[in-house]
Amino acid sequence: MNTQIGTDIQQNHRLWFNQPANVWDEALPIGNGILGGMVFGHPLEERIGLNEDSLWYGGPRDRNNPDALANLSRIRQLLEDGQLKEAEDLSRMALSGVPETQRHYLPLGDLQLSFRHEKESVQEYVRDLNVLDGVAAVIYKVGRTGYKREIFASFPDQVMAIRLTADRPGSISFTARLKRGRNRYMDEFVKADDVTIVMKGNAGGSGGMDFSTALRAQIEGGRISIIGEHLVVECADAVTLFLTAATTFRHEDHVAYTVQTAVKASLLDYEILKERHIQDFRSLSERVSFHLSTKESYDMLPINERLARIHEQQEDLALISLYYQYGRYLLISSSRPGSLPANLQGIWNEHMLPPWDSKYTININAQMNYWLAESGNLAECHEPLFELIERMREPGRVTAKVMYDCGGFVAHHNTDIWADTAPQDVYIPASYWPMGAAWLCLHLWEHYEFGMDIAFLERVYPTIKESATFFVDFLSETKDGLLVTNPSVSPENTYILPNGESGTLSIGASMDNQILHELFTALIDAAETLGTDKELRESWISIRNRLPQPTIGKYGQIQEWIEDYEEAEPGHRHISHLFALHPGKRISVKETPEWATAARVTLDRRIANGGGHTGWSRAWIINFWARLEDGENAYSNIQALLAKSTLPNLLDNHPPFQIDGNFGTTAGISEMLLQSHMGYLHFLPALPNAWSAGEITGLRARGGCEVNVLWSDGELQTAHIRSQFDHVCTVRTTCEVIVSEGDHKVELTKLEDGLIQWTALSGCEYTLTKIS
Ligand code: FUC
Repeated sequence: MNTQIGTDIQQNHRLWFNQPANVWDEALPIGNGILGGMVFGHPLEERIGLNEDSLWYGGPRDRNNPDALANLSRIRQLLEDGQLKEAEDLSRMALSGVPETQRHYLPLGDLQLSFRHEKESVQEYVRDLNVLDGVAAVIYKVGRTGYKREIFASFPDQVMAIRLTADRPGSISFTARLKRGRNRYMDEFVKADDVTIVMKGNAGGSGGMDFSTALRAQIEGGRISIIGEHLVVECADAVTLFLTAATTFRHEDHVAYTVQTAVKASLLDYEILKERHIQDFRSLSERVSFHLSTKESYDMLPINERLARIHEQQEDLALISLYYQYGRYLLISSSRPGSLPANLQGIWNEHMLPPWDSKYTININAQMNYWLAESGNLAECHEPLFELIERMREPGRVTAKVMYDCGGFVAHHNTDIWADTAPQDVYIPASYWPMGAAWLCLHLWEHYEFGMDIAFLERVYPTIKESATFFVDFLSETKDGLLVTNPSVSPENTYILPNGESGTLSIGASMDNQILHELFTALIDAAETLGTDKELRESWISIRNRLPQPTIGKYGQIQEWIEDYEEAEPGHRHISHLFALHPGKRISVKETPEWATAARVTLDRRIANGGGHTGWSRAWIINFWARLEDGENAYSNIQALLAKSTLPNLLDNHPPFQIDGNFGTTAGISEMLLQSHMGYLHFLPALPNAWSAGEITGLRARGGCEVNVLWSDGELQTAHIRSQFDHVCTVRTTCEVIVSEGDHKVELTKLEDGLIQWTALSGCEYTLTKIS
């Protein structure tokens, strides 16, 4: 790598403020998948907002509506007869979960540190977050004394560490408390030993989790005591606080676990604890580096001021790469093997009754959280999602049987910590949509496509198959012999019938057909790869052939429903009928140009009517434009996302804060620079003019490859491809290239349409160079 670029990359990994956070949306997130913290950084009154990923209200329940099946055929008939209102009224009663809603995620509480600083004013204040190291810091001066706090959540040691230092001995005096909902939600305070306090509580609801949070202090110099609920530190030179938390979801004896884990961490020298954390964090964060060449650098500005510049339509290319790395940072911090998947707020939720329960909305949002995992070289961070999908099988089987008398497993548009699969809410535009598990299962196949791990495919094949099995039973036949979902919706848009009646419940919505096409394709390919279920494969192929095809409607758009209905909200945030463009693979500029043109019309219409008004919707739009190979539109939507849907701490704003826009945009940036979903590597498919020179290293592509791309003057200069397996590597190029491996020039086969091919061997690195 060019050393100039290398230095720039190292400098551009920090977001910083020159003031403490007043609200959650300005605080800086840290996390290890299980423990999350939001660092406010006030010099006198520090607040670290705390979360533990398994702290949810209530236990598991069977919410399947016992009256669903008895009314199902009537609902279907009403829909077929066009009696929409009657069908919807009956669905509200017969299909909704009983009770209506799944469980919600809860905050763990706050760590409050009250400092006894001299009265002089605070100066030289900086609060920052290093997204490569996963360490937040607060630095300031009071009088002549310089203070520093370092905060991180360690994955290897399962502890949050807060290190307080000062440049003059004996200067650190503060009290520490654990609080929850102004302490109305703390059940018991325990003094575990002379330096450790524990907050115990119960999450509530029947079967609700018990939990504990332990805080242990280790001082260097000075005195420590516990008075009431307070840990009191006086005149110390330095202090390390160790915070741990657990619930009965993972630890029956959670108090013993939290105290022992804090004690264990405190036996390590702080520098060693920090080094172990940084090494672990960097082993993931540094896999990808991303740099866009620019003459102007704005990293001397605090992040809120950089965002303000974007709001004024200014450019800040280094902010794009920082935002990209921040997306990867957030996934590393909220989704690690052994944790739950990242929910709507990652793990960082402040509210006792959070927006949309801070759970898993699986008609787009949870999936979007994981779009960056494979391409962004964080495949192991995808694992918590796989575990949740696998846990959904059992409840999903019951839902399939009780509601629809079908085999296989099914889930609707939400799930929670207990992998609940019964419908959520009494909300026709979303609730009665049986496609959630089917879409999620495509993540299992995608993980295989990137990593080519046969053992993983063997593990997940039964899950993919069981999801498809549900539809083998569930799909109904139309007069024309097509197989369709009934009832369902096109999340979450409303259509207008020619008689003026409007509704959302529908038969064979386009998104359903597109998801099913991908699901059956994945299943057929998986069965073939594993050499299994030969006879069933034939029947799956014939089901796939009978699914309705994407259709072009009267505006030249991809039709959202099986009929070319008028949309009640043409600017709706969901753009479900472009699933086949992204994350699906069926619509492409090269293979299906008419559909691609219709997809473009669909997007233009959505945007012209106010679409993209939520962060996640804008993020999906970025991915769509990338797949349409339109860099200018992709980039202008990134700018719009930064200007309109990004909070001061760079977290995505629905509004309110919802993390999917961060993850979705990060995935979209990868997609602009490298695509591999069409069976070949496509470098720089959607490069905007403003990104005329740059480099990205360590991206992953399907087929077990890692790829570096270097470009200038808007054109590829070199690419490096490291192969993990022997395979035929196919590349799409628009210029003349040579490919070499070490000193050897590689023999290329030229296919039509600018595709070149060679046999790549495992462990070899191939360099593709443009011939000028
Ligand atoms: C879907 C979206 C909303 C929101 C919610 C969590 O229902 O339509 O915009 O993102 O999920």
